[in-house]
Amino acid sequence: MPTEKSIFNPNPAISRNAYISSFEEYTKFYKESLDNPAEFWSRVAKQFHWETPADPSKFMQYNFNISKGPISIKWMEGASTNICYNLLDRNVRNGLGDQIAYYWEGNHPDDYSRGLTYRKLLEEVCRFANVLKDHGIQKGDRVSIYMPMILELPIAMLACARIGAVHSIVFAGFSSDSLAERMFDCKAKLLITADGAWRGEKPLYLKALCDTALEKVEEMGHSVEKCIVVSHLKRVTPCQDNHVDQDIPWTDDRDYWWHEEMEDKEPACYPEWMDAEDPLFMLYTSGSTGKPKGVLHTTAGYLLYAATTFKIVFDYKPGDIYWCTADVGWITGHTYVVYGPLANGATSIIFEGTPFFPGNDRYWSVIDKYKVTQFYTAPTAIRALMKFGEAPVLKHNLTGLKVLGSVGEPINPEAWLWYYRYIGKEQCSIVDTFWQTETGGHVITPLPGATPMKPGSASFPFFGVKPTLLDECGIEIKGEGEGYLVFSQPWPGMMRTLYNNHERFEDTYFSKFPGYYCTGDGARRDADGYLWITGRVDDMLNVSGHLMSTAEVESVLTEHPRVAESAVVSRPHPVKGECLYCFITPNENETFDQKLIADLKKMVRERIGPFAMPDVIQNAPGLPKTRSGKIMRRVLRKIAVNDRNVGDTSTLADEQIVEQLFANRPVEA
Ligand code: 6R9
Repeated sequence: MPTEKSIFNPNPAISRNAYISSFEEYTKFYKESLDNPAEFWSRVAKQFHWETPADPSKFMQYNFNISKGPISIKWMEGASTNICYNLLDRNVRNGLGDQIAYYWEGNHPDDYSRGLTYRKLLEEVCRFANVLKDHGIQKGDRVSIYMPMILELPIAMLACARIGAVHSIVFAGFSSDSLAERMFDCKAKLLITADGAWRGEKPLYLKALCDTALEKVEEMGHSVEKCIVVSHLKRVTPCQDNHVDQDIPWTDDRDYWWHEEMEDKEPACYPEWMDAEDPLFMLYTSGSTGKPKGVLHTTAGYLLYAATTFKIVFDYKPGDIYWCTADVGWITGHTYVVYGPLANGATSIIFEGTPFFPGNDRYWSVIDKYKVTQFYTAPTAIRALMKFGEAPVLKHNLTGLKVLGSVGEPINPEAWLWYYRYIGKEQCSIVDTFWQTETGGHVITPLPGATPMKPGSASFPFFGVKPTLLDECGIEIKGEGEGYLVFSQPWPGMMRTLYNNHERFEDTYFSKFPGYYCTGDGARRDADGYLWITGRVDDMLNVSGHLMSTAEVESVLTEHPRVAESAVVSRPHPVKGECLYCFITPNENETFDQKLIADLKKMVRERIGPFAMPDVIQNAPGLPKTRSGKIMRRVLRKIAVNDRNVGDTSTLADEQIVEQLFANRPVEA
């Protein structure tokens, strides 16, 4: 039996046909990508259409050193193209018109299933681009999208890209407050949503949430003029139809049904030629100081990088069927459900449901049904499914699988081995892909035909990526060791700025270590040169792959009138990876009771979203603070796991408080 210490060589059958078929080949290309980035990426660019070709001397321009001037990152400046044209028209012209771009698999296995060819997708995108134009949307306008996993979602995104509008997708699990905050920040002109979505047994009424959010934005002083709504709940399946009894709230002259708008639209729309560095989309990610950051990606570099990482990391070949389970509302869905696969003319699956409905074998049954060859999911899902053992897996034929991906958080070796053995039958390569909303695509990852795998290690950098480990003083750690994971030069797909806030971009990512992009993650390099991501070094949490900051949760908790102060830390969780453990100091003369706990949980759920629900809320008559007033979170993390080894507490203003907090731990914790 293999153990977590073993090294797993790629299956020779995979290596034989892979784009990158040995570690030597990887090393050779990697070296080339760093020695001559312009030449390396201009070879990649050749497969795409450029309305204005790139000037080779302007292929990559950047400044990573804040002391030398503003941070700037530019790829192919002056070239022009349209990403939607490259994803759709180009593929149709190359003979892929009749190939399926997406299969849609609904929440319920009896839902009608749908397939969309590249030709049909292009037509639908053009029609919706014409809808947007008729509603006054122009190049550079921001369009917010709050949608379930339905085919209209990529259609809406690509229609924006076609006319040069900047999409800003908000994951449909976010609360109306979070949606309002994001629409306000980007001053969205239009919102695209659906009446609702199916989640297991029950419908979620998204339009009602949108209405609350639209009112809030109005109160904040900005008006989102239009809202386009897909009628989804009623169309899916007869067996669930009778559950849809709620009327969809409606405001005339602001709200429009998608199908009515599409009716008379032309299935053709001339693409807007965009400069390589024109914005493509923005996507909010949590910041360690509370307010979410609008990460901005641009056109040409993102296209090159999404396309290349998808092709090489999943070793996608014509005829393969690829499935990424991530919601399009996260970066993984942007790059690896939409842009990367379509740039390669791939066939993929969009799945609305959950891994547990109607049974715990749903993922395996979908893999079997479509004969999936590449499957990409998150460690939290793997851990949740492992609990049901092998029986649900054995009901299905998974032998078509070739590459298994993991993303979102470190994968523990136990989950890795289960994935490898029971899903991959020891025949598949596992790609543990480390990356971020900010990086646009995979930056540290094994390649399926080339990299000997170590369970739990994201292994080696992708082409063009130059990782460095730094100690606290900014000194490079060469060879074995652990430190801050930073990058010393740009790759095409990295973010360019934070929307409307370049200063925060420079502060957050480039000020700690001048000359480097700072990921905010720690990493260790072992004796063989493998990189192991050790997790966030800032006050961020990763709950089931959802990144959030302790500050944003604390700010919700302290809004409660009975709460004086709060501190949130992360605690390891067997399935979610991490969970929230909250310390609450009630106001003078207030008591801490079950009602307060229930109120606080409800607030977090409503304000941020269900995925941010705290697991534990503990009474804290005081918090462990240093004399300068900084909360010592490492002490709270120890209390959360009931580990008395708290280390040095001599700098605390009141050392007694630590003992008191241990005594106050709730029984269920
Ligand atoms: C793609 C995505 C980014 C943060 C990142 C890191 C964690 C993601 C990981 C991983 C270890 C992996 N992370 N993949 N940690 N191994 N393979 O998840 O983007 O939502 O922005 O989160 O997720 O901490 O900094 P995003």
